[in-house]
Amino acid sequence: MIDLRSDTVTLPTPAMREAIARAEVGDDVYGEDPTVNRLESMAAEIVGMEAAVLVPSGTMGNLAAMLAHCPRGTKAFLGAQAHTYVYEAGGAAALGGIVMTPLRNLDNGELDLDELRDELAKPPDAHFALPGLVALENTHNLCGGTAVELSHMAAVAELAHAHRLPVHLDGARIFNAAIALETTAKKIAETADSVSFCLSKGLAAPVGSLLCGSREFIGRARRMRKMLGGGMRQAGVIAAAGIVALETMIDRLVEDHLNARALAEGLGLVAGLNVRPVKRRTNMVVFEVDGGAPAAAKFAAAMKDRGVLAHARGPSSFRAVTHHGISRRDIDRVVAAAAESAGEVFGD
Ligand code: TLP
Repeated sequence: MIDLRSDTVTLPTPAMREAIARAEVGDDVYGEDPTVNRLESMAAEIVGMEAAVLVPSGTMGNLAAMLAHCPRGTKAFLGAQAHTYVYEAGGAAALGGIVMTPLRNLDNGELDLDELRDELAKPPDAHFALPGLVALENTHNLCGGTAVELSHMAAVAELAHAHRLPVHLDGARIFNAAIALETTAKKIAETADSVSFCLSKGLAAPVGSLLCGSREFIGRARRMRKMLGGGMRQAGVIAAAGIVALETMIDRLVEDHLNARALAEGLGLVAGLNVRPVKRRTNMVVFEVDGGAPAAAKFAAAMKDRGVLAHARGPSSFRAVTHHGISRRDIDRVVAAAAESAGEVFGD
């Protein structure tokens, strides 16, 4: 199978398995796991923040951040297409009493700044929940995996900070963003007060995300992690793979971006498929199949028969994600399979 559903399907590399086997461990809830401590220092350094905490998932990283930033009953402004809003089971509302307040996302992943400005201009009238946080996402998953411009992040941060609000960045794929923006993760994180990023996506580690911020913030986030049941013990076995991921898997993401570009170009030539244009493409290709849900279901089945899996995003929309383990030859195979499948669905 050529599995393009997500970069989360990546498997740990032999070097990661080796590092897991050899990891020096201790009880991390006591702060005594040397491998976790090392990974957390590396993570903080990479994004230019004071401290970091290892969490099991990106979802827990974002949730712990929201809980640490927002008192109950305060508003978190975030994109209507944000992963945290759409795909994290409403955790911030359910567990934190946080009023998730969606703002329009533009196609390029940016927030509608006018909406944000209007929301922030509301008087502190007793009718309104008080604002607590502004959250951004980069790269932006539901907006086609596009990298969001630094200028936009800076504009959001300026507005938020003018109202004394912190900014959290869901940087699950921050290294993909850095490549697409020709910058560094540090530069991207500069405008945020906290950032979470994942080891278990394009970087191919089996588990784990890092939440980073000031020492004081991470202290509070650690308490939230514990509350959420994410205080892990000999977590060095996870961290060991994470260290290998940070040391060896970031630079190769360029290959995934080149493959995604080739895939977008190839699929764009197939009659019946419409590839969503993306300004700063990273490792994702979103495309629509003509003819609505029935045609799309037939197309997906025909692709599966040819050994290709994509993620169904909507009734007729798919996402294909390139990652470690997908080669340029695989991309050629996928494009050939798509042409055959479309031919089968729409008739040659
Ligand atoms: N995204 C997954 C699915 O949940 C959709 C994927 O396949 O892309 N932030 C962003 C931007 C994400 O894309 C994801 C995972 C997360 C956070 C959550 O990370 P995990 O899966 O580690 O909880």
